[in-house]
Amino acid sequence: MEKLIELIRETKKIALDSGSAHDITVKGTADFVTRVDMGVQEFLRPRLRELYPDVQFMSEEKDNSGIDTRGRVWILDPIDGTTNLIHDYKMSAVSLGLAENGIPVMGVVYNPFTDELFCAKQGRGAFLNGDRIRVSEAESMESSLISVGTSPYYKELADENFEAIKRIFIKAEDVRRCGSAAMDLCYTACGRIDGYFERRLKPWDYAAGTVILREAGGCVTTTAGGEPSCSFSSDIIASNGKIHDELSSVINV
Ligand code: LIP
Repeated sequence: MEKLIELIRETKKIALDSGSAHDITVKGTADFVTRVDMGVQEFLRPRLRELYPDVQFMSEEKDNSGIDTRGRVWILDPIDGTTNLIHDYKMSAVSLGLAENGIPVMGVVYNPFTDELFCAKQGRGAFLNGDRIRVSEAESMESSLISVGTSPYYKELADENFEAIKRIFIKAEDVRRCGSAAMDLCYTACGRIDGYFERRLKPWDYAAGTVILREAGGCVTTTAGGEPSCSFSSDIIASNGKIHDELSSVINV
């Protein structure tokens, strides 16, 4: 893990290059890729292959059609929160997960703007800059802060999403929207928030954050209560575990 952490921290110089952050290509509705995304991906790809030659490499900005997720796979979001990066919002992260047989077993999420690095290995606990982290003690939504995602690439989901967000807002203390799924999962892991919900996330949005949150004592499922996919998009509910059923029942009316 130490070699991995060192490698991820080296991406800071790429991520903070504002010129590259504004060299933008439009992929789709509200969906962008910058020279930073590509720079981080192409910095990590050969170095991971050199350190771990037998592990496949899935990433947001490449063709992943040949990946067999029954094996060991790196799942990289080179910049999670690309729209935040473009707007200099300083809430973006390099998110690298390792999945075995479709289950995330190791994760590193690094926000170069705050220099906060979250990491976890299955069975070994979760850490923030080397300090052990745990989910919050909130026992009900009434005393909870819930982060919500708006699935901005899927405007057709707006009514369904904002109806669910309204239900969450009524039940919870308040809601937040950060724009990086990986950071939402890590903020839940260290107790800054108590839960998170977003539809149509990609495996690279949540692979690393899932193992970090689980190792911090939290819970990550699909909205149907299953295991999020490492191959396809999933609708995600994440929490400190204590409010998971209540949050799920508010979302799934
Ligand atoms: C983003 C997520 C965010 C979600 C966006 C997008 P990207 O990832 O982190 O929570 O709302 O739709 O998926 O595209 O910036 O890597």
